[in-house]
Amino acid sequence: MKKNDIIEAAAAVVPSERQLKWQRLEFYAFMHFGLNTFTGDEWGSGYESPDLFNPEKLNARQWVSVVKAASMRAVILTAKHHDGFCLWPSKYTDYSVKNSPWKNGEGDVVREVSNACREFGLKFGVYLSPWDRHEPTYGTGEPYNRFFRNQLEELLTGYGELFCVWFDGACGEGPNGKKQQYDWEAAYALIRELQPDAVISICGPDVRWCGNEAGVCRKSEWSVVPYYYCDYERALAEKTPVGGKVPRNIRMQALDLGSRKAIRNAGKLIWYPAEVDVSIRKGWFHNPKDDYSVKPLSKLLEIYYNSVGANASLLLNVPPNREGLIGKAEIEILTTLGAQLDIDFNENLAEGSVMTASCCLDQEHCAQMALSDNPDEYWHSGMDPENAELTIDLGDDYDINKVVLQEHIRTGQHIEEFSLFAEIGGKWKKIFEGTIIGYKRICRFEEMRMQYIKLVIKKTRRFATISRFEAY
Ligand code: FUL
Repeated sequence: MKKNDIIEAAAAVVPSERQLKWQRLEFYAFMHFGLNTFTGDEWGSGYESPDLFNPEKLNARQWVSVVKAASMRAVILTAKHHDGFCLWPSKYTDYSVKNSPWKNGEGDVVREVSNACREFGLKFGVYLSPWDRHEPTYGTGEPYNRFFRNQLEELLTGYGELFCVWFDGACGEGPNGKKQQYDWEAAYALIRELQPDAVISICGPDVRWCGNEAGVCRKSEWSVVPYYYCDYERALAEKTPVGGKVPRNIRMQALDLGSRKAIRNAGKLIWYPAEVDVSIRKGWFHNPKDDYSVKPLSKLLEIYYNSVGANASLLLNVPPNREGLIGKAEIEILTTLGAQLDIDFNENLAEGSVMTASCCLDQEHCAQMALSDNPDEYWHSGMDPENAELTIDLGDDYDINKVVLQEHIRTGQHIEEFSLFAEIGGKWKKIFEGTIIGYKRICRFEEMRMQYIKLVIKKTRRFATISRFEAY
């Protein structure tokens, strides 16, 4: 493909409706809970006794209310982790809550959490580990694939609307020492059929792992990347040599997935946006000996700004403890986090301002549209703009330390380089320099008093859009 053709192609890649809905959630909770919570393991062997599972004070309403207070908008629960133990009474295995002492085997954690999410207005999703260290059919091919689909179907049909099915990339040998060849396509088809709005994350085509578990994403986190990245985790899970569908030198951890250089020889491209998954404490499962490791507010804010503020979504793991409750340390820090985010985004000073632009496609996409709170109204630069500028007049001087920018991603991701200037003492002073914007970029800078702010788009793919400009 010629150089300009691939840019033209990249500029035309757009998200699906389900990806758009998912992207708007921005910040949501992971909840790792299961037998590991009682043994202190991170990966159970599949042989731990269900007798160990007895979270006597389990209160899913408490879990959901705590993460809601931190301004999270959804929960993903580990319905089954690698040990195979199911948090719902699956018909297809005895290795589940139904053989535990909790509620005399009558309980269903998936039910309680999904109900609580509905009650508190949060979305609900499930993590279902493809790797199952307990199930005897694991590693036998189709019999396990059928078992897996049956379990999946129970989750897809029994608990209301799901916003996400999260498939893990981690995979090892089953109890019989065999490896499983997964039938991903059949699992995906079942999800599309039964929960068409749910994104399939990580080992799936809709949401991409950011490449680390440290809570950071790339400086330029493109949502448009070479198509082969969506096969990457699957290739790893199947232990097929990376080299079939996925070029040999490809790494999910690479620092650059979407620049002009990175997509130059990509062939096919895909909308495959990033999710940052990180735990609030040392492990994924709650372990009382790690209480010291609960991240402080400063760290959580840094993670938030470097993910939600950098065109990724944030999946923060908040694991309930053995009693079946979110612990005191987490409650305190999450409540403070929510309060701090409320303060940080308390009053959008750009509201009611006047926006002008050096160019625009037409009246319907004029500069003022960048201030609209309707996500489908936006400023459009027109084709191939040179240093397009948007200037806002806030109407008065204000102390400002943050500008939030959003592209209208329904029409794709285009902006590659931009700067922000503020008029200070009669002169334009550069206050921020950035690369991509995408769904959302939160630009933070030293607090200054200003009335006029100018966004200069230095490089973009065919055209640029801004659907939201906020100042705090
Ligand atoms: C990994 C798993 O092996 C961890 O236990 C955890 O669930 C994490 C989110 O994904 O691949």
